[in-house]
Amino acid sequence: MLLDAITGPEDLQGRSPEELADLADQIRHAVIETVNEHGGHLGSNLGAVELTIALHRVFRSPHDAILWDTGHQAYVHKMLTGRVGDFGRLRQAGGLSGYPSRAESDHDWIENSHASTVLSYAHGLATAFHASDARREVVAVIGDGALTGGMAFEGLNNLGHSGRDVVIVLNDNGRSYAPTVSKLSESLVKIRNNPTYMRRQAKIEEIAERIPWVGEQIHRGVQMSKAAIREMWEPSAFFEDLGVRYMGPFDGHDIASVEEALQNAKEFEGPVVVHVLTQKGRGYAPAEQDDVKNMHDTGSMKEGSYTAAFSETLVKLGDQHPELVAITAAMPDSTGLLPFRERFPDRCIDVGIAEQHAVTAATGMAMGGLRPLIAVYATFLTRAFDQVNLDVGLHGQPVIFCLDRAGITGPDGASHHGILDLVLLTKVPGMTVFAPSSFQEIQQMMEDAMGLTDGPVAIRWSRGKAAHVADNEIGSGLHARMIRSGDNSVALLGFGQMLPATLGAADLLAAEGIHATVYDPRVVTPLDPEMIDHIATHENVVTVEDGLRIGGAGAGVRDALGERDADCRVRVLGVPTEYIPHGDPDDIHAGFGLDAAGIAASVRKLLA
Ligand SMILES: Cc1ncc(C[n+]2csc(CCOP(=O)(O)OP(=O)(O)O)c2C)c(N)n1
Repeated sequence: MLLDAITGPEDLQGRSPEELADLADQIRHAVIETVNEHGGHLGSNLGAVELTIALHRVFRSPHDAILWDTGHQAYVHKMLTGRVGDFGRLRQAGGLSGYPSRAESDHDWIENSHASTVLSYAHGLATAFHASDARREVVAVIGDGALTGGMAFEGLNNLGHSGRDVVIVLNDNGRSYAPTVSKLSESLVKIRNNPTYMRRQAKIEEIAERIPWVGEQIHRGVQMSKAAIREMWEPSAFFEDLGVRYMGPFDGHDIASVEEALQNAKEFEGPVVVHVLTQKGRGYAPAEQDDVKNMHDTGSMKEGSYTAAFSETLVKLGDQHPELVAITAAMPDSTGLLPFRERFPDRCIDVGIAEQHAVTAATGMAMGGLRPLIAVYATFLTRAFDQVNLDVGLHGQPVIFCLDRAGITGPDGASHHGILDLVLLTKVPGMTVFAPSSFQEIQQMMEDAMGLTDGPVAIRWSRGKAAHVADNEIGSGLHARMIRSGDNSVALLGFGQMLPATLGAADLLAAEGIHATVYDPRVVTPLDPEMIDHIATHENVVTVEDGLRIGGAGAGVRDALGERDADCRVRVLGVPTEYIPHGDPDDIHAGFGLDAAGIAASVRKLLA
């Protein structure tokens, strides 16, 4: 099989168009097979096959830097840069990461997976290459979705201003998770769909080729000339107003045409956008036919999950509160907003991949009398912390943050774990933070959050399946819930999804004659003063959370006990301050001593 013979990009040279088409088929097959087995980003990678082949034939990676915005579409790049043999272990502990990874390959320059950063990296690298006189190209591949993020505009503006030499490949499939929300995208689509424009452009090109003084140049840099001449007839395109040359659009599945465009762009000095049109999910019928997200990824809302509890409750609250509006940053499906959007289409707002804007816009909505709720993954809210603190917090606005995928998330690796939210959100004055331990608690907390109108509220839950509990096992308001009353040797506090493991530890200890008091604190801030008073009567207190150990929920408990001069030893169990690679969440928890056995072991050590 040709794919197995590709040990690096150099093996792509000298291939016939037929061989390249075969290679594209084999790559698609490998992507579908592996993602069906291990999950991951299907649609985005299927759409980028020909584009990636063309990029690696035109540029000399890693001498030239090929940078992938977000990085979720880099599977093909991995296969073409010597990693075909390992591809079957994608996203598995010890196997390939689902994003570019510097530890894996010199061909991977950046690896963060949060969107819209690539133009800034590109600007930086191009500045450095320029300073070193090295003739190295910088190529930044960015999707139409990622281009909706504010940082991408900042990068574009600065690239245009500085004139740095960067080839920007706009991989436009009209989708992010859902159809991309952007006026810019709309105007690009207009270009694509407008036959008059296309005909006129063809005519202009024809005329241009006949003008003698342009003749020679036309053959060397046809596309540049077209763009230059087009400007005489067309209102300047968005990019060109910013000082960035625009070329396109090109069929992103036609390797020869993309290669020609990239070659021309490479010759050009200064920043240039090569606009390629691709089809998300290309070559796989279920993905092509999925009209919400073209199987962007393989995750979906699981029955009985925390997300399902949120989704269900949101619709109920929407009925009761006409002022409630839900906001998403380009992820309506994964955050569970689709049922709400279906019922209240005008009250569900997709802002694009723009978390910072979402938060400040929510502040404005709250000021104007709406009740905004932002549904977002914990890891992506971190990007908007300044807005949470100074726009929502300082103005005391009752914005509700619903944080999904908090804690250790697993196969998406370092950038996707939601382990900073508790540290950060608990520092926002006036913020109430809930950590639900069950499906039913989410419902209760969302209802209670609607009643808290003098400041922001955050409710954070994890990706996994939620515990289902009876009515008498649900708390209310800002109260903690005591689950077991033990002797006063030790009190255990299990925050949110860590409650079942904490109870498991209490069982193990009970079998050894250690009878722990166990609490579900429910509210991370403000801590329930009655709970603090009660645990202060214990000799030892052990807190368990799935976020950073330093500065998080347990640290708050320790402080509260300290303020009371409580005479008890406190052990805070949580995640260490390090970048945690991908792996199975249960294994990662166990590795940090955050499973029942590990918690019990920490308690024994403390008591000894
Ligand atoms: C800051 C941030 N918010 C949300 C996401 C989640 N996310 C991952 S990929 C994606 C869509 C990207 O769309 P696009 O750039 O067009 O790439 P495509 O998958 O369509 O090729 C989103 C919203 C993210 N990675 N980063």
